Amino acid sequence: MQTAGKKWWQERVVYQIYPRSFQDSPAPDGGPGDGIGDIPGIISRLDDIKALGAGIIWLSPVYLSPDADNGYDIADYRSIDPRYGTLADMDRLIAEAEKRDIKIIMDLVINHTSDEHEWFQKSRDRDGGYRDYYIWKPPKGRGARGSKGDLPNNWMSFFMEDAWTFDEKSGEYYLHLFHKKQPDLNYRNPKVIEEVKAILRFWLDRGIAGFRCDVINVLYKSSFADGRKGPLPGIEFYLCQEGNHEILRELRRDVLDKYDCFTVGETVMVDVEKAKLLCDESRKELDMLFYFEHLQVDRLIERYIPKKFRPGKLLKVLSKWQRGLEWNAVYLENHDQCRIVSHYGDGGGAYWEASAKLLAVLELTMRGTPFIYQGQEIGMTNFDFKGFGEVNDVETLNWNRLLKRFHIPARLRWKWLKESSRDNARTPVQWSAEPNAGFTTGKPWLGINGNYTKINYASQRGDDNSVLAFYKKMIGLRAENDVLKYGEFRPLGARGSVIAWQRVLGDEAWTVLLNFSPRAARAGSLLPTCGSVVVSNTSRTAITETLLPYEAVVLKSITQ
Ligand code: TEU
Repeated sequence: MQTAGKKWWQERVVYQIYPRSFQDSPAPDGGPGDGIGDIPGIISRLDDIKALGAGIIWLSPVYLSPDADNGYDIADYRSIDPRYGTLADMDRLIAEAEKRDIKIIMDLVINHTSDEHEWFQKSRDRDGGYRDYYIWKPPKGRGARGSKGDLPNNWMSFFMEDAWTFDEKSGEYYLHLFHKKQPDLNYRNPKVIEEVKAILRFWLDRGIAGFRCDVINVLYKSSFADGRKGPLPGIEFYLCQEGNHEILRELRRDVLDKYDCFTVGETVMVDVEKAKLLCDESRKELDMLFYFEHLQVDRLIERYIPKKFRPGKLLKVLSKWQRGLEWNAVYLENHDQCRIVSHYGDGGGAYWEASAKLLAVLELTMRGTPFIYQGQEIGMTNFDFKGFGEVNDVETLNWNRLLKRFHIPARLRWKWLKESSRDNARTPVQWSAEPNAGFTTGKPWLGINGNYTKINYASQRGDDNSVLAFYKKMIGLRAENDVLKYGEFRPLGARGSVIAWQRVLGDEAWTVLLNFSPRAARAGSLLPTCGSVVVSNTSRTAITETLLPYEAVVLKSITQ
């Protein structure tokens, strides 16, 4: 069932900011910046975000963090990391955004904290009152410390390492489904849930309009037995457990429902059935969620090992989710994914611009709340890094080690990882053709793509034909046409490189046709019999049977 909602978070478009790569501000004494984006930098860009047409900002973590996983390891949920600014800066950001009618949601990372969080430090002491905030298990004693025989069970982390690390001080292992500096909280302990509620209130009371909830479907561990053999042994004991659903309902009932806010959950390994249990409106858990399947239609294993891209497969996956969920979180990029124009478009080729615009059409004609990732609106491409020396991301480096263990040759490892590394999305935003792309006056924390002199915000801002102008147009069109927001999604099918769907509301039907190919292609039976062109990434005013390379066109017709 697709319900028509008209809630503010369904009407608006979200813009995701990955703060460290967004905009660095000069040092307080006017000297060079520290090369890391910050909150004052974000404030200086609010007018640009407004001009794009976004009405919500999702801010990736800005909390105090030792940075083992770029801020997704939080050492204090109530303070801002000094690199990003102060709590006063955060309050100013909220106020300045509000002046422009922009709401802000924050990242809520509650599956784990940093090992440097006070709770974890106290938890290492068996009698410190915090022991059961985390998951501690004794060694099995069959082998040396850290060896398989000594670990409490056979679980693996999402970062492809053992999920247990031994703590000398307390003589036991702790569980971490991610990095060893990200110990998992123990959600069987009601005190932990109360702590989370207090954190939610803290930010909601400051004017935050909701949360993007990190890995929100693995909170509750129902058993600590050995898991079935497979890529992630143990996942059957922590993926979407009933205890997890209960926690989400409790947070909603006791806190979130008392504010005008929304949540978008980031979920791992969900299918439509599991997703519905997390975000169907009647369940009162999440308002919408992110899944990964549509970004992996050309991936054999996880995001890393590639296979051929088939547009028809993409449409199939998109249709399944579009029709399966009441409301979707629609996204093509985030800080964990490669750049979409380098993925499903022609990032490094002659059709960079056409394909970036085609992808804008794809995203903004889907049903759901669109999330645009910083730089996507100017068609930023994958990092042009030359070797592992330039890689910062812990996940990429771990996968490299893993693939090496499986004797995958270095050349192939680099080929795969360079296309899929999370760092592709994390290079600084290319604001201008000035040194360091106008991102910083210091030394940027991660390399800047050499193509910044060609692809940058300043040059696109004044150009009516730019990718940026096209995004603005698409966002405006969505704002003005309920059919794009709430219309029913009907797939029309695929024909080679061309895919098509319709959005239907009342007597209006909008048909979307996309050609995912550097060659012209015939739309054939996918062409509607009538309709006027409302969107085109070429200068087309009437439809013909042949679509140009990476052409995107939207036709509007009135049904009788
Ligand atoms: O990512 C969750 C997650 O499941 C990742 O493993 C993700 O699937 C992977 O990076 C894609 O390759 C979230 C955050 O978005 C990510 O940045 C964090 O590293 C992770 O949680 C741990 O907090």
